[in-house]
Amino acid sequence: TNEEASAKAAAASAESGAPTIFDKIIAKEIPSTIVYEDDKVLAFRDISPQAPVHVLLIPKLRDGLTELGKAESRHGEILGHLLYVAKIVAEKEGIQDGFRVVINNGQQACQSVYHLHLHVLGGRQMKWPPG
Ligand code: D5M
Repeated sequence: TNEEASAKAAAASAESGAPTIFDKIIAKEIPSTIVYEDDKVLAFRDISPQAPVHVLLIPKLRDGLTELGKAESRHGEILGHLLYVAKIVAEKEGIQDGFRVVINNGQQACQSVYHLHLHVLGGRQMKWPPG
């Protein structure tokens, strides 16, 4: 399928450690709608929202975290901070009573951008299992 092919292409480019579109968003070279920012992380609206609220939350420094599966012990602090900020974003967006945090890891999970990111989704009834 198209989805599988583009996931495969994205995974292949990740191998090279190439920069991603998120570097340009962090550098503010391309526009995004920022909803939260501190010195370590940036949260901005997903360009293709899958729910009324769909925010992406990323570390400003990729530091090897192309995907969660590359996490090492030294990443513990930033990983914890990302989860904490996911909650702050949910509060800011008014979805604190019902929200979902998703990390797509690797080709089989349809990861398309190889810079770790948390999806914070809400504002509608979520379903389980996810697709
Ligand atoms: O999610 C990658 C997500 O990144 C996907 O939901 C689209 C989003 N995306 C891609 N480019 C942009 C820009 N320029 N602005 C905002 N959002 C963007 P994944 O988990 O890798 O499938």
